[in-house]
Amino acid sequence: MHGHSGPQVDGDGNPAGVLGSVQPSPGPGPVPSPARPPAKPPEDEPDADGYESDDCTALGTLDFSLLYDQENNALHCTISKAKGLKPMDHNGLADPYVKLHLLPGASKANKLRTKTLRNTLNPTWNETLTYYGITDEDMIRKTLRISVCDEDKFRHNEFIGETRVPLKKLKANHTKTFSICLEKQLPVDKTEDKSLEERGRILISLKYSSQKQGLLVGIVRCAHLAAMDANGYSDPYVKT
Ligand SMILES: [Ca+2]
Ligand SMILES: [Ca+2]
Repeated sequence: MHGHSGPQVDGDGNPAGVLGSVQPSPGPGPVPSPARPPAKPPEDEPDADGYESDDCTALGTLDFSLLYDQENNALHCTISKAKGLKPMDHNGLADPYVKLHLLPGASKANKLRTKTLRNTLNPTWNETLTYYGITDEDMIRKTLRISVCDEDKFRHNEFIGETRVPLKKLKANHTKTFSICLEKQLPVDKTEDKSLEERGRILISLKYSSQKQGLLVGIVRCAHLAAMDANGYSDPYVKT
């Protein structure tokens, strides 16, 4: 808003024109003001968004490292820190934590998370989360999804950004360090996710006996069952 101060510019901010000076106090009558486009606010962005509108700086960056310990069938995920996270709360901050998810797979044993750090956009976790029962085949087939979220007390936690690492990128017994730009949630079609998701294989035999008028079901064995327990294994049984 302009006050009545500037001698070169009238009350509406119009150029003073050829006269070179304008009455300092506007007269009492209605002043015809020509229609003009709404004044554009000056392009000063807040510091946090100052660099670029690119996803990388918009969502933040994440530093982590991964180590597949082949002998112990363990995948160690060390979540170091994030920087410049997108503000997710009214106070301009967030309460970030990191969630890990081994894909494909939907069981709880596939999910791990760090603790939540309060009111920060530059959290340092330095936490190592470990998946047990990881096989060489998992290392070829599976993808680690790492997402950063904002914990909220009175509503659902909010997703900030994620990255995905196909485990075949890792060399056994060799720590690989990543420093990545968080991305928006990659669209995961739930049905597609389900079809991709293999929960294991079962070998059965079926035989219809006309003599006994019965169906004989033989349960032979299972392989590559999805881990349903936190130790990376399951205690399976078969129901018919
Ligand atoms: Ca929030
Ligand atoms: Ca929050």
